[in-house]
Amino acid sequence: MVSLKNSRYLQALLRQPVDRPPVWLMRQAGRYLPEYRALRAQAGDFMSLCRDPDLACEAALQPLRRFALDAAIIFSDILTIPDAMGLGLHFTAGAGPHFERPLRTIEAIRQLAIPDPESTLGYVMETVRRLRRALQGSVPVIGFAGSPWTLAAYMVEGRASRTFERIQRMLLEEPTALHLLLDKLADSVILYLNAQITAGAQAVMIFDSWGGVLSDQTYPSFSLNYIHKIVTGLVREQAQQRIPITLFTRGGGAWLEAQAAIGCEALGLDEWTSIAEARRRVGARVALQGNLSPARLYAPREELQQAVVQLLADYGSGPGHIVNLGHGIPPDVLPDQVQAFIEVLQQQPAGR
Ligand code: 1CP
Repeated sequence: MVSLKNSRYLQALLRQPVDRPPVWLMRQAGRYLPEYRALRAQAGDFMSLCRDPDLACEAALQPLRRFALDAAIIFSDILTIPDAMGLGLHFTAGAGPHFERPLRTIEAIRQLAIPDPESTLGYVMETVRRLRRALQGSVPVIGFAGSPWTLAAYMVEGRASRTFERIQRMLLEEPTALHLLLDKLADSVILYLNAQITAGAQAVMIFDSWGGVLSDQTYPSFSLNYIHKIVTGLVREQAQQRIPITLFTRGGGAWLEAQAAIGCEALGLDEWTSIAEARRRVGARVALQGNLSPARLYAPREELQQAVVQLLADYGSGPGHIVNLGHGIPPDVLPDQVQAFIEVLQQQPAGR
């Protein structure tokens, strides 16, 4: 049995009582930290940083040195899988990710091989192992992957998009090709997350960042269905500990009941979903993570802290709340603002 000095995060995921709600922040490692920008400059570019387990481990530790966070997330990206599938991933400053060989035909989809995680993605597992060693049981390590739909969106578009024209057309015109791609991605994510769990990830999170661009008719079959397949295929216990799964569908507040029924322990909420309402709808079945608007981090200190107090009040008493933002920390937020956010949790009276 692995004993953690701070197991608030894992306990809250299992809806067990905790002294105060745990907190971690999406994109807690990243560009808003000057020491991260220095590390990326040292690595040369973002993917070189991800591929160097020493530097990636350091990037994951940086926010923990500054703030009283209750979990570490491995430093990597959701796009490592399409990269390992041979699409040729590049990150250009300011423009985000871009693939040299986007997927445009059913033949290309048929030819895609499912990556063997220990060989093509071995650097990620090495980062997990080093991070576990460096943390020495202080806080748990979160592993992660993108959802099949979100990965497919980048692979078909070839870059970041806000309109997703190509994949939306593929969904209508070539649904069989898209289902083949989604199924291969689900199998890839199962192998990848299970390898992260074997390497030492103590919880995993599935980022369905673009699930919200689907409709009420298409979300179940094109996104949730494949996330369900992943949840069913994951190793759920390691070293006598439950491995909790968090599902975050950004823009998915309309489908919380369906998300809560696939067997994950927690749902991540975006800032458009009321946490009080989410708790009424699904709080008896899953823990809830979120959901302060990232834009609140620009507010004056007092106002920001009041917003965190309000978030805690909106969730209400009782276990099962993991405090977080509704999406990642914007790159231009001042680290002091993040500190102000986290201080509120430390001031909470014990025994909620
Ligand atoms: O310039 C840089 O240094 C790169 C910025 C950056 C960072 C710090 C990218 C490029 N990815 C990451 C790390 C990252 N990405 C982490 C670990 C860090 C942490 O959380 O502490 C995680 C969990 C991700 C996950 C990720 N990547 C998601 C899902 C979460 C979300 O934000 O919705 C997505 C959609 C990506 C794709 C991606 N990678 C990077 C960017 C800028 C993007 C988004 C592109 C877009 O706008 O569509």
